[in-house]
Amino acid sequence: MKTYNYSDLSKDDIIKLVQRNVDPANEIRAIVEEVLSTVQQNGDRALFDYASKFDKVILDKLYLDKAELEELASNVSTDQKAALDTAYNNIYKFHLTQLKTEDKVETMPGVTCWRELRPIEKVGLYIPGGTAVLPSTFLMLGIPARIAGCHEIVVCSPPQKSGKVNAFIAYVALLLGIDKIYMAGGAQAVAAMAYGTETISKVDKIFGPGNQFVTKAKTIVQSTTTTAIDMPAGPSEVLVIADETAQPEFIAADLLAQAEHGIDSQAVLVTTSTHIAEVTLAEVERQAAVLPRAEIVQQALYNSYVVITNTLSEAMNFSNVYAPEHLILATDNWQEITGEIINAGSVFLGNLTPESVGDYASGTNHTLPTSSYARAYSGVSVDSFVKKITFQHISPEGIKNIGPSVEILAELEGLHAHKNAVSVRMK
Ligand code: HSO
Ligand code: ZN
Repeated sequence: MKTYNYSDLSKDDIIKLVQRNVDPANEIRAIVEEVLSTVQQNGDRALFDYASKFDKVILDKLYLDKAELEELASNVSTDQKAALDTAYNNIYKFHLTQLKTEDKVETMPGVTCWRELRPIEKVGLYIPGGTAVLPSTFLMLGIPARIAGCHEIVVCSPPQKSGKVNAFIAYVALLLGIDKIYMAGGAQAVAAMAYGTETISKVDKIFGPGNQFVTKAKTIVQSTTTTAIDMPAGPSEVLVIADETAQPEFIAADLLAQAEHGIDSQAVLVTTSTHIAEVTLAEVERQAAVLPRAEIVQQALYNSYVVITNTLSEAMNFSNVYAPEHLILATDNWQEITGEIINAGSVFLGNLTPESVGDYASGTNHTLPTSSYARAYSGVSVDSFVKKITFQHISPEGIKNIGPSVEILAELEGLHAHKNAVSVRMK
Protein backbone atom coordinates (compact mmCIF):
# COMPACT_ATOMS: atom_id res chain seq x y z
CA MET A 1 0.00 0.00 0.00
CA LYS A 2 1.39 3.38 -1.03
CA THR A 3 1.15 6.35 1.33
CA TYR A 4 0.22 9.88 0.20
CA ASN A 5 0.14 13.18 2.07
CA TYR A 6 -3.19 14.88 1.46
CA SER A 7 -1.55 18.34 1.48
CA ASP A 8 0.80 17.29 -1.35
CA LEU A 9 -2.05 16.16 -3.60
CA SER A 10 -3.41 18.52 -6.27
CA LYS A 11 -7.06 18.38 -7.32
CA ASP A 12 -6.03 16.36 -10.39
CA ASP A 13 -3.98 13.95 -8.27
CA ILE A 14 -7.05 13.30 -6.12
CA ILE A 15 -9.26 12.74 -9.16
CA LYS A 16 -6.74 10.17 -10.45
CA LEU A 17 -6.37 8.53 -7.06
CA VAL A 18 -10.11 7.96 -6.58
CA GLN A 19 -10.66 6.62 -10.09
CA ARG A 20 -11.49 2.92 -10.31
CA ASN A 21 -12.99 0.26 -12.49
CA VAL A 22 -11.90 1.52 -15.91
CA ASP A 23 -11.96 -0.62 -19.04
CA PRO A 24 -10.14 1.69 -21.47
CA ALA A 25 -9.81 -0.82 -24.29
CA ASN A 26 -13.48 -1.85 -24.00
CA GLU A 27 -12.26 -5.45 -24.06
CA ILE A 28 -14.86 -6.56 -21.57
CA ARG A 29 -17.66 -4.96 -23.56
CA ALA A 30 -16.73 -6.91 -26.70
CA ILE A 31 -16.74 -10.26 -24.90
CA VAL A 32 -19.99 -9.51 -23.10
CA GLU A 33 -21.78 -8.37 -26.26
CA GLU A 34 -20.92 -11.69 -27.88
CA VAL A 35 -22.33 -13.64 -24.90
CA LEU A 36 -25.50 -11.52 -24.82
CA SER A 37 -26.29 -12.04 -28.49
CA THR A 38 -25.53 -15.78 -28.31
CA VAL A 39 -27.99 -16.25 -25.43
CA GLN A 40 -30.55 -14.06 -27.18
CA GLN A 41 -30.32 -16.26 -30.29
CA ASN A 42 -29.80 -19.74 -28.83
CA GLY A 43 -31.57 -19.54 -25.45
CA ASP A 44 -31.13 -22.57 -23.18
CA ARG A 45 -28.69 -24.18 -25.61
CA ALA A 46 -26.28 -21.27 -25.09
CA LEU A 47 -26.59 -21.60 -21.31
CA PHE A 48 -25.64 -25.28 -21.45
CA ASP A 49 -22.69 -24.42 -23.69
CA TYR A 50 -21.46 -21.61 -21.44
CA ALA A 51 -21.77 -23.80 -18.35
CA SER A 52 -19.42 -26.24 -20.04
CA LYS A 53 -17.09 -23.54 -21.37
CA PHE A 54 -16.87 -21.17 -18.36
CA ASP A 55 -17.99 -23.27 -15.36
CA LYS A 56 -16.43 -26.51 -16.66
CA VAL A 57 -19.51 -28.58 -15.96
CA ILE A 58 -21.87 -30.54 -18.21
CA LEU A 59 -25.42 -29.89 -17.01
CA ASP A 60 -28.34 -32.19 -17.87
CA LYS A 61 -30.86 -29.56 -16.79
CA LEU A 62 -30.63 -25.87 -16.03
CA TYR A 63 -32.28 -25.75 -12.62
CA LEU A 64 -32.58 -27.40 -9.22
CA ASP A 65 -36.10 -28.03 -7.91
CA LYS A 66 -37.41 -28.00 -4.34
CA ALA A 67 -36.60 -31.64 -3.59
CA GLU A 68 -33.03 -31.17 -4.84
CA LEU A 69 -32.63 -27.97 -2.81
CA GLU A 70 -33.90 -29.76 0.31
CA GLU A 71 -31.47 -32.59 -0.25
CA LEU A 72 -28.55 -30.12 -0.61
CA ALA A 73 -29.66 -28.05 2.40
CA SER A 74 -29.59 -31.15 4.62
CA ASN A 75 -25.78 -30.82 4.56
CA VAL A 76 -25.89 -27.51 6.45
CA SER A 77 -24.96 -27.97 10.12
CA THR A 78 -27.16 -26.84 13.01
CA ASP A 79 -24.74 -24.02 13.91
CA GLN A 80 -24.59 -22.82 10.34
CA LYS A 81 -28.39 -22.90 10.08
CA ALA A 82 -28.69 -20.88 13.30
CA ALA A 83 -26.25 -18.25 12.01
CA LEU A 84 -28.08 -17.97 8.69
CA ASP A 85 -31.38 -17.74 10.62
CA THR A 86 -29.97 -14.88 12.79
CA ALA A 87 -28.89 -13.00 9.67
CA TYR A 88 -32.28 -13.66 8.04
CA ASN A 89 -34.20 -12.35 11.08
CA ASN A 90 -32.12 -9.17 11.48
CA ILE A 91 -32.18 -8.32 7.79
CA TYR A 92 -35.93 -9.01 7.70
CA LYS A 93 -36.60 -6.77 10.73
CA PHE A 94 -34.57 -3.87 9.35
CA HIS A 95 -36.03 -4.05 5.84
CA LEU A 96 -39.64 -4.44 7.01
CA THR A 97 -39.60 -0.87 8.36
CA GLN A 98 -38.91 0.35 4.81
CA LEU A 99 -42.40 -0.66 3.72
CA LYS A 100 -44.21 2.54 4.65
CA THR A 101 -47.64 3.83 3.67
CA GLU A 102 -47.46 7.50 2.78
CA ASP A 103 -50.02 10.11 3.83
CA LYS A 104 -52.58 11.49 1.40
CA VAL A 105 -52.09 15.23 0.80
CA GLU A 106 -54.88 17.70 0.04
CA THR A 107 -52.90 20.25 -1.99
CA MET A 108 -56.03 22.45 -2.35
CA PRO A 109 -59.54 21.81 -0.99
CA GLY A 110 -60.89 18.92 -3.09
CA VAL A 111 -57.55 18.13 -4.74
CA THR A 112 -56.01 15.01 -3.19
CA CYS A 113 -52.68 13.41 -4.15
CA TRP A 114 -50.88 10.36 -2.80
CA ARG A 115 -48.45 7.55 -3.63
CA GLU A 116 -48.96 3.82 -3.30
CA LEU A 117 -46.37 1.08 -3.59
CA ARG A 118 -46.75 -1.81 -5.99
CA PRO A 119 -44.19 -4.60 -6.24
CA ILE A 120 -42.15 -5.06 -9.39
CA GLU A 121 -43.77 -8.22 -10.73
CA LYS A 122 -40.79 -10.21 -11.98
CA VAL A 123 -37.34 -9.77 -10.52
CA GLY A 124 -34.09 -11.61 -11.24
CA LEU A 125 -31.49 -12.17 -8.53
CA TYR A 126 -27.91 -12.92 -9.49
CA ILE A 127 -26.03 -14.74 -6.75
CA PRO A 128 -22.29 -14.84 -7.51
CA GLY A 129 -20.27 -18.03 -7.37
CA GLY A 130 -16.67 -17.59 -8.46
CA THR A 131 -13.88 -17.56 -5.88
CA ALA A 132 -16.33 -17.18 -2.98
CA VAL A 133 -19.94 -18.36 -2.89
CA LEU A 134 -22.09 -15.75 -1.17
CA PRO A 135 -25.29 -17.03 0.47
CA SER A 136 -25.35 -13.69 2.35
CA THR A 137 -25.99 -11.92 -0.97
CA PHE A 138 -28.97 -14.19 -1.53
CA LEU A 139 -30.42 -13.05 1.83
CA MET A 140 -29.70 -9.39 1.00
CA LEU A 141 -31.64 -9.60 -2.26
CA GLY A 142 -34.28 -12.22 -1.46
CA ILE A 143 -35.55 -10.65 1.77
CA PRO A 144 -36.44 -7.22 0.36
CA ALA A 145 -37.93 -8.91 -2.73
CA ARG A 146 -40.19 -10.99 -0.48
CA ILE A 147 -41.13 -8.02 1.73
CA ALA A 148 -41.98 -5.98 -1.37
CA GLY A 149 -44.25 -8.82 -2.55
CA CYS A 150 -42.65 -9.46 -5.97
CA HIS A 151 -44.72 -12.12 -7.75
CA GLU A 152 -41.92 -13.98 -9.46
CA ILE A 153 -38.36 -14.22 -8.17
CA VAL A 154 -35.95 -15.77 -10.67
CA VAL A 155 -32.63 -16.79 -9.11
CA CYS A 156 -29.49 -17.52 -11.12
CA SER A 157 -26.21 -18.72 -9.66
CA PRO A 158 -23.25 -20.35 -11.40
CA PRO A 159 -23.12 -24.15 -11.15
CA GLN A 160 -20.33 -25.72 -9.14
CA LYS A 161 -18.24 -28.59 -10.48
CA SER A 162 -20.82 -30.94 -8.95
CA GLY A 163 -23.45 -29.56 -11.34
CA LYS A 164 -25.34 -28.12 -8.37
CA VAL A 165 -25.22 -24.99 -6.21
CA ASN A 166 -23.70 -25.02 -2.76
CA ALA A 167 -25.65 -26.22 0.28
CA PHE A 168 -25.88 -22.76 1.89
CA ILE A 169 -27.45 -21.23 -1.20
CA ALA A 170 -29.97 -24.09 -1.15
CA TYR A 171 -30.75 -23.49 2.54
CA VAL A 172 -31.29 -19.76 1.96
CA ALA A 173 -33.61 -20.55 -0.96
CA LEU A 174 -35.76 -22.61 1.40
CA LEU A 175 -35.71 -19.84 4.06
CA LEU A 176 -36.97 -17.45 1.41
CA GLY A 177 -39.61 -19.85 0.10
CA ILE A 178 -37.92 -20.02 -3.30
CA ASP A 179 -38.17 -23.49 -4.81
CA LYS A 180 -36.11 -23.22 -7.98
CA ILE A 181 -32.56 -22.04 -8.70
CA TYR A 182 -31.24 -21.71 -12.23
CA MET A 183 -27.65 -22.72 -12.66
CA ALA A 184 -26.35 -19.97 -14.87
CA GLY A 185 -23.54 -17.57 -14.09
CA GLY A 186 -21.78 -14.53 -15.56
CA ALA A 187 -23.01 -12.41 -18.43
CA GLN A 188 -25.00 -15.39 -19.75
CA ALA A 189 -27.22 -15.37 -16.63
CA VAL A 190 -27.87 -11.65 -17.07
CA ALA A 191 -28.72 -12.28 -20.73
CA ALA A 192 -31.14 -15.08 -19.81
CA MET A 193 -32.99 -12.86 -17.33
CA ALA A 194 -33.08 -9.87 -19.71
CA TYR A 195 -34.19 -11.69 -22.88
CA GLY A 196 -35.78 -14.85 -21.45
CA THR A 197 -35.02 -18.37 -22.70
CA GLU A 198 -37.15 -21.51 -23.02
CA THR A 199 -36.88 -22.17 -19.27
CA ILE A 200 -35.91 -18.81 -17.72
CA SER A 201 -38.47 -15.97 -17.70
CA LYS A 202 -37.56 -12.51 -18.82
CA VAL A 203 -37.65 -10.28 -15.73
CA ASP A 204 -38.45 -6.59 -15.18
CA LYS A 205 -35.37 -5.85 -13.07
CA ILE A 206 -32.07 -7.62 -12.41
CA PHE A 207 -30.29 -7.39 -9.04
CA GLY A 208 -27.01 -8.52 -7.67
CA PRO A 209 -23.28 -8.01 -7.69
CA GLY A 210 -20.85 -9.88 -9.87
CA ASN A 211 -17.53 -9.64 -11.64
CA GLN A 212 -16.78 -7.10 -14.38
CA PHE A 213 -18.53 -9.28 -16.97
CA VAL A 214 -21.76 -9.42 -14.97
CA THR A 215 -21.64 -5.67 -14.33
CA LYS A 216 -20.97 -4.86 -17.98
CA ALA A 217 -23.81 -7.18 -19.05
CA LYS A 218 -26.19 -5.46 -16.64
CA THR A 219 -25.29 -1.98 -17.90
CA ILE A 220 -25.72 -3.09 -21.52
CA VAL A 221 -29.13 -4.75 -21.03
CA GLN A 222 -30.31 -1.77 -19.03
CA SER A 223 -29.82 0.50 -22.02
CA THR A 224 -30.89 -1.93 -24.76
CA THR A 225 -33.90 -3.80 -23.28
CA THR A 226 -36.88 -2.96 -21.06
CA THR A 227 -35.20 -4.74 -18.13
CA ALA A 228 -33.92 -2.39 -15.40
CA ILE A 229 -31.00 -3.02 -13.04
CA ASP A 230 -30.38 -2.26 -9.38
CA MET A 231 -27.10 -0.41 -9.92
CA PRO A 232 -23.87 -0.72 -11.88
CA ALA A 233 -21.96 -2.59 -9.14
CA GLY A 234 -18.21 -3.00 -9.53
CA PRO A 235 -15.45 -4.45 -7.34
CA SER A 236 -16.04 -4.07 -3.60
CA GLU A 237 -14.22 -1.31 -1.68
CA VAL A 238 -13.82 0.16 1.80
CA LEU A 239 -12.52 3.48 3.05
CA VAL A 240 -11.50 3.70 6.71
CA ILE A 241 -11.16 7.08 8.41
CA ALA A 242 -9.03 6.81 11.53
CA ASP A 243 -7.62 9.16 14.14
CA GLU A 244 -5.33 8.50 17.11
CA THR A 245 -8.24 6.87 19.02
CA ALA A 246 -8.35 4.01 16.47
CA GLN A 247 -6.94 0.50 16.99
CA PRO A 248 -4.46 -0.49 14.24
CA GLU A 249 -5.23 -4.17 14.76
CA PHE A 250 -8.91 -3.55 14.03
CA ILE A 251 -8.23 -1.28 11.05
CA ALA A 252 -5.86 -3.82 9.51
CA ALA A 253 -8.47 -6.56 9.92
CA ASP A 254 -11.09 -4.38 8.18
CA LEU A 255 -8.76 -3.50 5.28
CA LEU A 256 -7.94 -7.19 4.81
CA ALA A 257 -11.61 -8.22 4.98
CA GLN A 258 -12.07 -6.01 1.98
CA ALA A 259 -8.92 -7.14 0.20
CA GLU A 260 -9.88 -10.81 0.35
CA HIS A 261 -12.96 -10.22 -1.82
CA GLY A 262 -11.06 -10.10 -5.08
CA ILE A 263 -7.87 -8.98 -6.77
CA ASP A 264 -9.61 -5.80 -7.94
CA SER A 265 -11.00 -4.89 -4.50
CA GLN A 266 -9.70 -1.70 -2.91
CA ALA A 267 -9.01 -0.81 0.72
CA VAL A 268 -8.17 2.81 1.56
CA LEU A 269 -7.05 4.20 4.89
CA VAL A 270 -7.35 7.93 5.49
CA THR A 271 -5.87 8.95 8.80
CA THR A 272 -4.86 12.04 10.74
CA SER A 273 -2.09 10.08 12.47
CA THR A 274 1.18 9.00 10.82
CA HIS A 275 1.76 6.75 13.83
CA ILE A 276 -1.58 4.93 13.28
CA ALA A 277 -0.72 4.62 9.56
CA GLU A 278 2.66 3.01 10.26
CA VAL A 279 1.43 0.59 12.90
CA THR A 280 -1.57 -0.36 10.75
CA LEU A 281 0.62 -1.14 7.73
CA ALA A 282 2.78 -3.44 9.87
CA GLU A 283 -0.39 -5.10 11.22
CA VAL A 284 -1.70 -5.58 7.68
CA GLU A 285 1.45 -7.51 6.77
CA ARG A 286 1.34 -9.57 9.94
CA GLN A 287 -2.34 -10.52 9.58
CA ALA A 288 -2.21 -11.01 5.79
CA ALA A 289 0.55 -13.61 6.04
CA VAL A 290 -1.75 -16.19 7.62
CA LEU A 291 -4.88 -15.62 5.55
CA PRO A 292 -6.00 -18.51 3.32
CA ARG A 293 -6.74 -16.10 0.48
CA ALA A 294 -3.30 -14.43 0.82
CA GLU A 295 -2.68 -14.29 -2.93
CA ILE A 296 -5.90 -12.43 -3.68
CA VAL A 297 -5.22 -10.18 -0.69
CA GLN A 298 -1.71 -9.27 -1.90
CA GLN A 299 -3.00 -8.23 -5.32
CA ALA A 300 -5.85 -6.20 -3.85
CA LEU A 301 -3.43 -4.45 -1.47
CA TYR A 302 -1.32 -3.50 -4.46
CA ASN A 303 -4.29 -1.32 -5.62
CA SER A 304 -4.84 0.03 -2.13
CA TYR A 305 -3.34 3.05 -0.37
CA VAL A 306 -3.08 5.29 2.68
CA VAL A 307 -3.72 9.05 2.77
CA ILE A 308 -2.45 11.17 5.67
CA THR A 309 -4.50 14.28 6.44
CA ASN A 310 -4.18 17.03 9.06
CA THR A 311 -7.76 16.90 10.32
CA LEU A 312 -10.77 14.57 10.36
CA SER A 313 -12.63 17.09 8.21
CA GLU A 314 -9.92 16.82 5.55
CA ALA A 315 -10.24 13.05 5.77
CA MET A 316 -13.98 13.36 5.27
CA ASN A 317 -13.45 15.67 2.28
CA PHE A 318 -11.31 13.01 0.64
CA SER A 319 -13.87 10.34 1.47
CA ASN A 320 -16.69 12.39 -0.05
CA VAL A 321 -14.74 12.69 -3.30
CA TYR A 322 -13.96 8.95 -3.23
CA ALA A 323 -17.64 8.12 -2.42
CA PRO A 324 -16.90 4.71 -0.89
CA GLU A 325 -19.21 1.72 -0.94
CA HIS A 326 -18.33 1.13 2.75
CA LEU A 327 -17.14 3.88 5.08
CA ILE A 328 -15.73 2.96 8.49
CA LEU A 329 -15.23 5.75 11.02
CA ALA A 330 -12.54 4.20 13.21
CA THR A 331 -12.62 6.86 15.87
CA ASP A 332 -14.25 7.40 19.25
CA ASN A 333 -15.16 10.84 17.92
CA TRP A 334 -17.45 9.59 15.15
CA GLN A 335 -20.40 11.72 16.36
CA GLU A 336 -18.43 14.84 15.47
CA ILE A 337 -18.11 13.97 11.79
CA THR A 338 -21.16 11.95 10.67
CA GLY A 339 -22.87 15.21 9.67
CA GLU A 340 -20.08 15.81 7.15
CA ILE A 341 -20.72 12.55 5.25
CA ILE A 342 -22.06 13.37 1.79
CA ASN A 343 -21.28 10.30 -0.32
CA ALA A 344 -21.15 6.71 1.02
CA GLY A 345 -23.05 3.45 0.55
CA SER A 346 -23.12 2.18 4.14
CA VAL A 347 -21.39 3.59 7.22
CA PHE A 348 -19.83 1.78 10.20
CA LEU A 349 -19.46 3.91 13.31
CA GLY A 350 -16.83 3.64 16.02
CA ASN A 351 -14.09 1.17 16.79
CA LEU A 352 -16.32 -1.82 17.51
CA THR A 353 -18.31 -1.79 14.26
CA PRO A 354 -16.54 -3.81 11.55
CA GLU A 355 -17.87 -3.88 8.01
CA SER A 356 -18.30 -7.63 8.42
CA VAL A 357 -21.36 -7.14 10.64
CA GLY A 358 -23.12 -5.28 7.84
CA ASP A 359 -21.86 -7.75 5.25
CA TYR A 360 -23.67 -10.52 7.07
CA ALA A 361 -26.08 -9.90 9.84
CA SER A 362 -26.62 -6.49 11.48
CA GLY A 363 -29.67 -5.94 9.29
CA THR A 364 -28.49 -3.38 6.71
CA ASN A 365 -28.11 -4.39 3.08
CA HIS A 366 -24.70 -5.22 1.63
CA THR A 367 -25.64 -4.64 -2.01
CA LEU A 368 -24.22 -1.17 -2.29
CA PRO A 369 -23.02 1.33 -4.90
CA THR A 370 -19.32 0.98 -5.75
CA SER A 371 -16.90 2.83 -8.06
CA SER A 372 -18.10 6.24 -6.74
CA TYR A 373 -21.72 5.60 -7.74
CA ALA A 374 -22.52 6.35 -4.08
CA ARG A 375 -22.58 9.95 -5.29
CA ALA A 376 -26.01 9.31 -6.78
CA TYR A 377 -27.16 5.78 -5.93
CA SER A 378 -28.39 4.16 -2.70
CA GLY A 379 -27.88 0.58 -1.65
CA VAL A 380 -30.53 -2.06 -2.35
CA SER A 381 -33.60 -1.84 -0.10
CA VAL A 382 -37.30 -2.66 -0.29
CA ASP A 383 -37.60 0.54 -2.39
CA SER A 384 -35.54 -1.14 -5.10
CA PHE A 385 -38.24 -3.81 -5.50
CA VAL A 386 -41.28 -1.54 -5.74
CA LYS A 387 -42.67 1.18 -7.93
CA LYS A 388 -44.24 4.20 -6.28
CA ILE A 389 -47.36 5.06 -8.22
CA THR A 390 -48.87 8.51 -7.80
CA PHE A 391 -52.64 8.98 -7.59
CA GLN A 392 -54.87 12.07 -7.61
CA HIS A 393 -58.58 12.63 -7.16
CA ILE A 394 -60.51 15.83 -7.86
CA SER A 395 -63.90 16.48 -6.21
CA PRO A 396 -66.58 18.95 -7.48
CA GLU A 397 -65.08 21.56 -5.14
CA GLY A 398 -61.57 20.61 -6.33
CA ILE A 399 -62.25 21.18 -10.03
CA LYS A 400 -63.57 24.67 -9.18
CA ASN A 401 -60.42 25.44 -7.19
CA ILE A 402 -57.76 24.08 -9.53
CA GLY A 403 -59.54 24.42 -12.91
CA PRO A 404 -58.87 28.12 -13.65
CA SER A 405 -55.11 27.81 -13.03
CA VAL A 406 -54.83 24.77 -15.29
CA GLU A 407 -56.83 26.54 -18.03
CA ILE A 408 -54.41 29.49 -17.93
CA LEU A 409 -51.31 27.23 -17.88
CA ALA A 410 -52.60 25.22 -20.86
CA GLU A 411 -53.38 28.43 -22.73
CA LEU A 412 -49.90 29.86 -22.12
CA GLU A 413 -48.35 26.66 -23.51
CA GLY A 414 -50.71 26.85 -26.51
CA LEU A 415 -52.24 23.46 -25.71
CA HIS A 416 -55.96 24.00 -26.17
CA ALA A 417 -57.06 20.40 -25.91
CA HIS A 418 -55.48 20.36 -22.46
CA LYS A 419 -57.47 23.47 -21.54
CA ASN A 420 -60.70 21.90 -22.84
CA ALA A 421 -60.24 18.76 -20.73
CA VAL A 422 -60.70 21.05 -17.73
CA SER A 423 -63.26 23.49 -19.20
CA VAL A 424 -65.76 20.72 -20.12
CA ARG A 425 -65.76 19.63 -16.46
CA MET A 426 -66.28 23.14 -15.07
CA LYS A 427 -69.58 23.78 -16.88
N1 HSO B 1 -18.57 -6.81 1.23
C1 HSO B 1 -19.43 -7.37 0.20
C2 HSO B 1 -20.50 -8.26 0.76
C3 HSO B 1 -20.04 -9.55 1.36
N2 HSO B 1 -19.02 -9.71 2.20
C4 HSO B 1 -20.60 -10.78 1.21
C5 HSO B 1 -18.95 -10.97 2.57
N3 HSO B 1 -19.90 -11.64 1.95
C6 HSO B 1 -20.06 -6.23 -0.59
O1 HSO B 1 -20.74 -5.32 0.21
ZN1 ZN C 1 -17.45 -8.29 2.42
